[in-house]
Amino acid sequence: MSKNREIAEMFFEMADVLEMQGVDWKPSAYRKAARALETLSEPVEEIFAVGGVKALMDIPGVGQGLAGKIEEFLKTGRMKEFLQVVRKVPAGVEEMMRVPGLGPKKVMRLYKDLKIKSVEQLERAAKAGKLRRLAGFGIKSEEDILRGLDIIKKGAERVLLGVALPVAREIAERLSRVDGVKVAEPAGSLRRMSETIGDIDILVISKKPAKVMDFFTKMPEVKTVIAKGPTKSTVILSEGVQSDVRVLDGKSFGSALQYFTGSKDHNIALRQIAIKKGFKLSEYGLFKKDSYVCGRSEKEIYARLGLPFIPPELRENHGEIEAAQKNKLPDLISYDAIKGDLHMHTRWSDGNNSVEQMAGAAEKLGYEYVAFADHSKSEHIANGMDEKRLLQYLKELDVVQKKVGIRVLKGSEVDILADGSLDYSNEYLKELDLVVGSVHSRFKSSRQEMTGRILKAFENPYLNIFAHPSGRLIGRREPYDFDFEKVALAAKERGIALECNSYPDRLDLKDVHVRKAIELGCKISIDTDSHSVEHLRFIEFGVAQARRGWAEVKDVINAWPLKKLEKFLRR
Ligand code: DGT
Ligand code: CA
Ligand code: CA
Ligand code: ZN
Repeated sequence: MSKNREIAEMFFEMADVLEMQGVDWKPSAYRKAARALETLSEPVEEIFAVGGVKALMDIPGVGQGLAGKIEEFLKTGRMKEFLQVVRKVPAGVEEMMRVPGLGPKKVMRLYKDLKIKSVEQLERAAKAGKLRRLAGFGIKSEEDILRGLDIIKKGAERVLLGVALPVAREIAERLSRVDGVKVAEPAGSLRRMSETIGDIDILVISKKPAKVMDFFTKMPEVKTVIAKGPTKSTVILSEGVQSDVRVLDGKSFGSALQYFTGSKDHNIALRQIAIKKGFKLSEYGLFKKDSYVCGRSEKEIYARLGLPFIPPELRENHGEIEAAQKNKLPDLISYDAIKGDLHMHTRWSDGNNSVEQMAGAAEKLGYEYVAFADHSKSEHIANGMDEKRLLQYLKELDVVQKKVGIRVLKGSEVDILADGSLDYSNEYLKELDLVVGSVHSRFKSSRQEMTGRILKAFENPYLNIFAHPSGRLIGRREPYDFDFEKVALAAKERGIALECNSYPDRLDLKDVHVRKAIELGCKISIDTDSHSVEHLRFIEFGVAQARRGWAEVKDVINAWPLKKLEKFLRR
């Protein structure tokens, strides 16, 4: 595990424990620093080596106190306060904090009143109906906890794409420099850019497989070697992710890449096409009788089967093979097609950077425009802006516009309140270039209530983008219940785009909903919801989900030139 992650996790843990003890503000300070560390692209040890404690204090959310703790950890390998704080609560109790539906106060009550010390004990007690009798609990919260336990069980074995992808790329990059290696490339669900990853599959072309196996199994981040063979090894990495590496000859690389990219269902369908055409397809190549026809590249395999190349993101056997046969594959939006990010936060609400820093970073990415969307007044915990601050914010956006070379659009992420009204009156909304609307409360409303609330918000003439439409957090929070089709149809009708939020644990809309939305004629906006300059790179994950949802440039409003986007925003 990288030092950044290690320290971030310690800070998160301390925040949880302090919160359970009822300590004020400290938990949120620890969390803020942890989130910044987690998404920092530079290793914290390098920052410290170059600039010392002072440089550590430049990390958003890290003041003198926390910088000192980071220094202590980097120098001694431990953090005294961490040990003191965390010792006060059994590890299992802290783990209970991860169960969706359980906050620190409830966890503390379970521990103190019922002596529940682990997730297992919690499950037993919930199933036995023991929780409902506790003050502040009820049958409903007991059910919520059981559902929460289910979510973490399902999520336990899989990691987010956003976590696995950098790890896989880094390993592939190192493997590609091993003596004798020609190519090293990630395959599997990772190459298909699935939202979560079961294990990291990497394929390597080399004439010296033994060297690859030695290097791979001895990498510093390997925690356990599960199997080490002559051409295939499996390890568990320190982040808890499993990884498989296979070494092949160049002659089979394309067929192996095809096979190990999957998905399994896509492979099965493709193999049937091969059989119909008198071939046999395996990871070793495409064969006629027993003689090798081809296998060096995926492209030639698909071509021999009479098909155009099918992008990995589509390979789920969800109609892509039929579309390929009719030459009707979508002209997928490319990873560099985005012309601007339309949902970002700054220090004006809960972001870590200034408007100018964010705009500068967006300009560096080559964007043509960028839109700021800090939180509206009801978001107290996120430091949402009241009307007075909103006006100051708009002024600053004007100032920054004069300093940067890209168009700065003035927006806000405005809460859709429980009754479907927006958090600012139209008098203010009309001053904005774009309004991003979100549901941030009452996630447990009934399907009818939630659908009604969203449709009501859509009646507002200034709403442009419906952000993270389902409200889910992968592995942590289920989507709220609403009639997606009704909402998508209304969005189309009213000229509102549905967001495909790129934040790694959101990816919301998810792939199948992107596809459904597009089929219904809706437009999509792919945004990062960045809270720091480090987050802007998340756009890749959003584009990936949009590609998995068959999106083309014509469907994505922020892949359009400014003029066309502005026309859409005017509704
Ligand atoms: P994951 O790891 O659960 O996120 O998903 P994948 O798709 O990476 O699955 P994995 O790692 O078990 O296997 C990698 C690929 O190998 C998979 O996408 C397709 C291929 N594969 C694995 N098992 C089978 C199989 O039984 N039949 C066929 N046709 N292909 C398979
Ligand atoms: Ca895999
Ligand atoms: Ca695998
Ligand atoms: Zn946001």
